[in-house]
Amino acid sequence: MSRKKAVKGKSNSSPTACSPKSTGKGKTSKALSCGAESPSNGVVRPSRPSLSNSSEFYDMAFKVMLVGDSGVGKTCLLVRFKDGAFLAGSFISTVGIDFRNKVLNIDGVKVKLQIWDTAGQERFRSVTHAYYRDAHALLLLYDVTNKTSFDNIQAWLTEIHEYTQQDVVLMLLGNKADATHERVVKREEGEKLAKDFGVPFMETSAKSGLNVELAFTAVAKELKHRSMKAPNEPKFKLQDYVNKEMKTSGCCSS
Ligand SMILES: Nc1nc2c(ncn2[C@@H]2O[C@H](COP(=O)(O)OP(=O)(O)OP(=O)(O)O)[C@@H](O)[C@H]2O)c(=O)[nH]1
Ligand SMILES: [Mg+2]
Repeated sequence: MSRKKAVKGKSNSSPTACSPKSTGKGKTSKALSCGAESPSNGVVRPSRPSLSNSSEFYDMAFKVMLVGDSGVGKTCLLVRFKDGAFLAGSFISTVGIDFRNKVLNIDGVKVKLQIWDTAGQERFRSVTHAYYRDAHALLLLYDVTNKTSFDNIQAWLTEIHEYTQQDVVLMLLGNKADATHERVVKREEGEKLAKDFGVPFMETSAKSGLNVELAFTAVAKELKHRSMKAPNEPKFKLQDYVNKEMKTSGCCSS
């Protein structure tokens, strides 16, 4: 299979250089507007033969957004996934929007995720809105130690349904599952909310690494499956996969 070279590294390149195309709400453009060539269903059309087996090359690319209240751990989750590290210490709130790329090997297929880290602060909401429409997947986070962030999930879901494409892959994450003493939202409450809204759910910890890899892998699997699925092939069940693979808090890191 021919491969496309991934845009690598942290986005000191301006996000505006890779801004979404102005297709408007509900339009079906699936293309990443930087680093990928006119994919019609998320699959990047190869432009030249494979040069190596390096992780810099990929077969398909998707845009994933991290959303949720300020302080829930979006940036930390991304840093944990991309670099395997935890940003402890003082909290530096994201300004505007930023992205990082990571190529995953999903069942022998190189899937590039371009992961957009949004600012949770209200004053940046209009920036976030502009990016929703090109998103293939969203990870919606709340903080298990912050009840308000959990209570705001319904409002986030309303906003998501308003601005994203209909078939966007969505997953709810209860982050900071390591913080057992400060926890105010039970796992069962997260599960119930997710069930009520028909959204896959799991708890994560950017600090311990719990389920972080799994969250992104599950989304990549779902997106890849949708792109490559033969007509009579059974649907990939995201929640079933997550239930099988996930670890519960207090257990271990991924
Ligand atoms: N205990 C614990 N703390 C976490 C975890 N994830 C993030 N934090 C802490 O929570 C604070 C906020 O984390 P960020 O990742 O910056 O939050 P954010 O959602 O990106 O916030 P905005 O950029 O303002 O939207 C930081 O002090 C982190 O150290 C986690 O899994 N466990
Ligand atoms: Mg942030």
